[in-house]
Amino acid sequence: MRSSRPLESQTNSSLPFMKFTPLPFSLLLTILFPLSASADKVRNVLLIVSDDLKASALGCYGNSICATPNLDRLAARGMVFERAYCQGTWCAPSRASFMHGRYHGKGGQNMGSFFRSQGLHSARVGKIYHMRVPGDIIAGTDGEDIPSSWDEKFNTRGHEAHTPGDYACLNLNLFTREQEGRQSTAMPHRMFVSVKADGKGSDQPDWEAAEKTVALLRKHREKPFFLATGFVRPHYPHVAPASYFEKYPFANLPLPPVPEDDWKDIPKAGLSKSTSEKTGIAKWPDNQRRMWSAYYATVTFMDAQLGKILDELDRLKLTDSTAIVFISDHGYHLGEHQFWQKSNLHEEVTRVPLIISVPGLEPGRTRSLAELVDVYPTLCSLLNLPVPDTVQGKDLSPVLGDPSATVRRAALSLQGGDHGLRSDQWAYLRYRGGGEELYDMKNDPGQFTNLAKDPSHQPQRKAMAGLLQECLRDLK
Ligand SMILES: [Ca+2]
Repeated sequence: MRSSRPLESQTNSSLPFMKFTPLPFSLLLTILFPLSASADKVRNVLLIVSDDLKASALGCYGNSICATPNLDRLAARGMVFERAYCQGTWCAPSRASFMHGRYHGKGGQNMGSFFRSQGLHSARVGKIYHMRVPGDIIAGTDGEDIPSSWDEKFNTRGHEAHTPGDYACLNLNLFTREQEGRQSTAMPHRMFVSVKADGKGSDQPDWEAAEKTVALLRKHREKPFFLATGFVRPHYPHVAPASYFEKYPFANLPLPPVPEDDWKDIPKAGLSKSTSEKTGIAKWPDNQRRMWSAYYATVTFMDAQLGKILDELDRLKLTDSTAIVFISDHGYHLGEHQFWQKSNLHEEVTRVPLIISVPGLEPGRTRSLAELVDVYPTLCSLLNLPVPDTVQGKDLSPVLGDPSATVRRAALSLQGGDHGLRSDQWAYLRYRGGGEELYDMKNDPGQFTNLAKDPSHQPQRKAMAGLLQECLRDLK
């Protein structure tokens, strides 16, 4: 059915070794191409998208503090891509990009619309394309959704910063239970807001997302579906029931190490617009710890909602026929380099979780480079559908069958006219104004020593610059 699996369409006579083996053809194929055989079990797709979730916050990505038992459970039965990268560095461009399988997020048929046209029931719960958080969540509005992607869609709602409970605006060092004066939609300090919410969380948008997803699984269990569920946490405001904050007492949390002269070798264009100094949080080291506590609390709360969906998939016996993909739109800075938030090409922002669980496939972990634009063609492959010509990503199926396989030499991230390129060992960032950064990710994973101007690293810089040119040429 798919042209990219040529062996399946060949006749026995075109395989000369066949006559020397007593194995039935189908069994031989199973041995040679375990993915092909297993992927035939995939009838449905569940795509789960978290918001502003950095890979390094997760237990299954090596974090020893933050509890994510349900993601760890998914990771244990799927393929964990340890080095997956977003194409856009904030919500809107990243989401448009992976939904179209195109770097700039425009053109061609998006994933929802394509799967719909191929007979899958396509449904959205919550934030898949860009929605303003908190604005669209409080209003229950569509944001930049593309309605033609879906047979049905549901927006999740919540009170966000106005949720009853212990509110804090940490860069201003404000703590209150009052509603008055809380930083909310479009206000300048909303990024540093947390609420230790009263209650168990049933008023939260991600709780609603899990409930609605469970309902849709029950409703559509009999027919093929593409169900995309978007959680909004750990995006700010960091709202979760107080009990989730209690798991992470702030005083115990380490702050990321930042060398004295960290910025000396970062070009101006590479510095975040949101720094510890500018935002005011530099004055409050304990509040920086509280930011980590709040971020972890919302990650663990989001994870608990994911758990309800995984339980229901198992209960309905849909796990046997459903490919599950978990991603985030991009990562996040929480004081690394004294940077906060997103829209930056450094590793904490560009590296994202990517877990793909396929019924019948061996679980594993891979260091193969992957991009979020690869999700779309990979799902086409798992569903035995052709990949639309407009899709620019690569099919990761070879890696799902063999974690040592690779499909790309580098992973590309874009931000305006600036670019980040990640290879096996190097991270190369290049800015419109001409500034460059080059990091040896094996020996300097924190990206503290920019080698772009180091005479002994010019061969590596030139090689990465050349590879970037190649990648950008292929985009056109
Ligand atoms: Ca986001």
